[in-house]
Amino acid sequence: MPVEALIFDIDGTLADTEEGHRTAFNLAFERFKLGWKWDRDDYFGLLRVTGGKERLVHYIEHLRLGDAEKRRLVARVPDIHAEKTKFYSSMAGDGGIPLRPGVARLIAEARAAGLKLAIASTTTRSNIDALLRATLGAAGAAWFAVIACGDEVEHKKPAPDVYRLALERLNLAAANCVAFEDSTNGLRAAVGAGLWTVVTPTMWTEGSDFANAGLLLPHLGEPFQPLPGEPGRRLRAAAWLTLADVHRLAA
Ligand code: XBP
Ligand code: MG
Repeated sequence: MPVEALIFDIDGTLADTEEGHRTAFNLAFERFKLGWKWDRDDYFGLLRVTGGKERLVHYIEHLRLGDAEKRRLVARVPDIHAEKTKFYSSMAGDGGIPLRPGVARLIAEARAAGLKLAIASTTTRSNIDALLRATLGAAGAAWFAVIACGDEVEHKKPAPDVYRLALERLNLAAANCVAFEDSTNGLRAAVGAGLWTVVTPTMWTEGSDFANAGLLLPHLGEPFQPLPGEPGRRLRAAAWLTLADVHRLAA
């Protein structure tokens, strides 16, 4: 079936954002004088929980505190997360978080070929708008026919809900779309929605179980940042993922 749309995850896929999220969480913890600090080792484990609010609740529930104190802290999660989102959105909006290699190039190829673009992400909408504006310009967000994200679905990744919502809004079958992800949770969500998926891990997710990926690459590549050993291993057209190779491999 022909590929008519590309559906991108945001965090880790469009851009390597999680260090920015981790910094924003820690800034919010300081603002609220919570005495918490998530270092990288902490965050590697916490990233197994998708959704910033859900991640905060998970963290609180594993603190050595009485139930009443945990309940009091859990009640503050929406405010803590809103503050974190303000910090992150301004960081992303200031251009502090660039797109990963090949993302802008493949988006331009897809637009030129008349394909639809969509986003299926766990993160908060304001984070997405800030990142797209800063990296693709004011018109950038409008290039995406569909943005499905955050709390629009009850069950976040690895549940397939956000991808099913994106497909519904695109009015396309999974067989006519390709998903781009960076994590096991994201891959399970995309495959669960029936999508052939390209996985480009980051340092936060590399080495995870990507057995169900349609294609696994370190990143999408650029003419000035070619993928080692390509073309000739997984790619045929060039040493970066072209739309021609997406069509060929997804078929
Ligand atoms: C990754 C996530 C998000 C971000 C933090 O989302 O799980 O929760 O870590 O963003 P993606 P929020 O599906 O884009 O990889 O704090 O807004 O949830
Ligand atoms: Mg991701």
